[in-house]
Amino acid sequence: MAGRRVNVNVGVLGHIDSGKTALARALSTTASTAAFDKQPQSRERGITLDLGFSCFSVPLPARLRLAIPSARPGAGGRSGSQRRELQVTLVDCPGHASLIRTIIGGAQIIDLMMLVIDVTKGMQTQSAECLVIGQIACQKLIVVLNKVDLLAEGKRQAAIDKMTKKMQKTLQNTKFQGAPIIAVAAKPGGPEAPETEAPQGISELIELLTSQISIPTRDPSGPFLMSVDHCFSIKGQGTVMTGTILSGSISLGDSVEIPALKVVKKVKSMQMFHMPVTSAMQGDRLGICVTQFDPKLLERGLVCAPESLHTVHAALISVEKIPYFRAPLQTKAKFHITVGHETVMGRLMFFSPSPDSFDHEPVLDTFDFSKEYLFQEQYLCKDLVPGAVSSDQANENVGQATEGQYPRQQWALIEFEKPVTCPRLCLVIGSKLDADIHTNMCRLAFHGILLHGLEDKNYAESLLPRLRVYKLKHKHGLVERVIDNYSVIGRSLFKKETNIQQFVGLKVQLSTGELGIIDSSFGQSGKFKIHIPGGLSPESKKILTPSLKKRSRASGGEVAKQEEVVERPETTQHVTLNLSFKRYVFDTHKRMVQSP
Ligand SMILES: Nc1nc2c(ncn2[C@@H]2O[C@H](COP(=O)(O)OP(=O)(O)OP(=O)(O)O)[C@@H](O)[C@H]2O)c(=O)[nH]1
Ligand SMILES: [Mg+2]
Repeated sequence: MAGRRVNVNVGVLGHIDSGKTALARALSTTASTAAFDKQPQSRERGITLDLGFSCFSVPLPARLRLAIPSARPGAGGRSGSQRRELQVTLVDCPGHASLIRTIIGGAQIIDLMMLVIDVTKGMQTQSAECLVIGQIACQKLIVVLNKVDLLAEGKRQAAIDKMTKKMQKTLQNTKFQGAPIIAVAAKPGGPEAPETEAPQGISELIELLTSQISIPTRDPSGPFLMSVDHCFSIKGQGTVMTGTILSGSISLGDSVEIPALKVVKKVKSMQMFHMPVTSAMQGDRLGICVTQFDPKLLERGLVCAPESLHTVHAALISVEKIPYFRAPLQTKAKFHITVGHETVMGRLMFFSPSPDSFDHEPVLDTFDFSKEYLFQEQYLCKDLVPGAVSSDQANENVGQATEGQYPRQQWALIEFEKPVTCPRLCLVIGSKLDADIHTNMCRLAFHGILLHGLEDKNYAESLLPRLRVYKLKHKHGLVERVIDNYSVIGRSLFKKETNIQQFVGLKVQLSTGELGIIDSSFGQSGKFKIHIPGGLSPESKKILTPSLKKRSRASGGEVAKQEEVVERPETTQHVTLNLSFKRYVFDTHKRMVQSP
């Protein structure tokens, strides 16, 4: 046993054919069972179809020794005096646009991302998408400019410098500003070159990686959750599932659940780096052996502590739009939703805080059901003007932000087409994967955190009425005439066919300042009687009092002639009526609520 090892996962991401697999191969000394396009289909097509895992080890850098828990019972070590190693597991992601779900899955288990760029091409569509995913899921980045052997020898350095500058500029607008950029040739000469042709710049890259890697705080508490990337049987032993522990810890003899299959199994034996262990924790790469389980049933997926994951039919998430996504995020739109390690279709409804709470501090780990939220036709953001209101709502402004004001946090309700199993507070990524992959567009639309999962299949009746999302409705009308000091007739607020009875008792504001209460309908044409409890002011009465008027009327485009109009009461000035109320989206009684 060569001392204790610490594992970190390093993702290899980038556009198709940038040389990710070649780079992983060059970096690795120990290839795992799933590495280097081992699948026959993958070999045939010459592209990576699934996550590949391989690894190499370096002596544990001194600066990292302190960061590691010294006593890890059962984790394969004898005593602290032995030489320690840093095991770098490379997660080689596919580059093909159609495999973005796999890429997102890969990005969620990595501690550092290597973005591989073909130096002769620079940033390409999927390099940009990988950079977006990296910003959501990763803390650290290294840019690897590959294929430098293809640059003309005399101008090589100048071309590398130029591309380095370009990349620095690209990173400037990201959280990876100032990230290191290194040039290599993972497979000089390309596919036809003999295997003896040594890669260039790899030892410098290993040095850079070692200096950049930090070990995230590993936490053994919390429910056990492991992302399984490979499952196979060993004769006479059982079925082995290998993967990365995402949270919690596990010991020999513990029970684990395969939630996708609703199966619980006992851990018969465990291995880390081919060595038997009795326990393992967050961040470790582990192989778990169980018995009587057909490996064909699980290729990839999650394994967890029994009943620790939830299967949800809908979810409340915090949302943040990805600025590179060009289209607005509309309520009712369908997106591909990656939740944890699954991707399903989901329909969205966006909502924001009430306008008076727009600048409240974002709350990242809970959803507050006691608060009220404002429905939005679409996610509010500076780069997009809120959509035009549809015609039947012409005088009812729904949602929207007050000019120039945007909330610090927004949310969405997602209703999934089929239920998904996921951990609490897991990452959610929304994308439009049906968009044409040949257009140069970012398909990733938004990301967020799953704050509350709705587990009841009948959530629409049982849980949604608790969600107080309201639409703010405004209706405008006119005062037609005065009946007496305490009552007027209003018009143009309702359609002829509206049942005015349901509005009786609601308050309306007159543009002259008085407050009125809708009293009853009046006649058949949508008019209604308004009671003014405080009485009309003398000024209002004056405005509303009919007067005899002369009007001029033009006839047939000829010279206008003065004509006496029949005596008819007419207000000289309009007095408008404003009716505002809230309607809660999930209120089964469709009540209209006014603030006191
Ligand atoms: N000339 C040259 N060719 C390279 C280099 N690295 C990779 N290649 C070639 O580029 C092609 C793609 O390499 P891969 O490693 O399969 O690329 P990839 O990024 O893993 O591709 P996908 O996984 O399908 O996205 C292969 O033909 C490699 O031989 C390099 O440093 N120089
Ligand atoms: Mg590849």
